[in-house]
Amino acid sequence: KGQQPRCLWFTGLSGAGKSTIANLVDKRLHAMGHHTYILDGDNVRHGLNKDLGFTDEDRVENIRRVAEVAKLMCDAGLIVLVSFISPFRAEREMARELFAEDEFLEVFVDTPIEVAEQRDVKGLYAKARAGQIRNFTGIDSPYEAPEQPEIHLRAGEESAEQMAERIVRHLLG
Ligand code: GGZ
Repeated sequence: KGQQPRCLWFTGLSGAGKSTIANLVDKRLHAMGHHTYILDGDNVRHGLNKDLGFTDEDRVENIRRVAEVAKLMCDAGLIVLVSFISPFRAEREMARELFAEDEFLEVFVDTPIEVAEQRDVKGLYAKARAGQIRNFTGIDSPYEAPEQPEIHLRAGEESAEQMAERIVRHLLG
């Protein structure tokens, strides 16, 4: 079964819902017979990028390597779902430029910090507020929102399932 290789690039704050939505999209694509791979902090920051932390410099290098790996996976024919905060516009643009024009889709998971902080699934916002974690995105490290994302998902407007469905439709429809 033929498939168009693609890079779906999810960006947004910690706790925005990037991984949840990426996993739902992945499930749907699988069910349709597509070959996919999710790149996220869980499988990249513990291995390939375990030498990197959360300074601006390290985030730039994190995203640079992730973008190059995503490109390789795309060349191998996969639909790649990339799920990192990727806070800097310049690095997201750098990533985009590795791909053919219709191959790269930026997905902005636009969850306000108040909502992400309220969820605080891992307790990281509380630690960052208490000064126990430095350089935390949205608190003492910047997040530069996308200006023209291909897909803009706003927290509270639809469910994660509906967001995933919209992404799949955009991708294949
Ligand atoms: C932001 C941090 C930090 C700091 C640890 N700032 O919610 P999570 O836990 O699972 O997702 C966050 C993840 C962010 O890693 P990324 O590789 O996506 O970041 S970037 O694209 O900016 O390189 C969070 C956890 O790591 N985490 N410390 N200081 N998030």
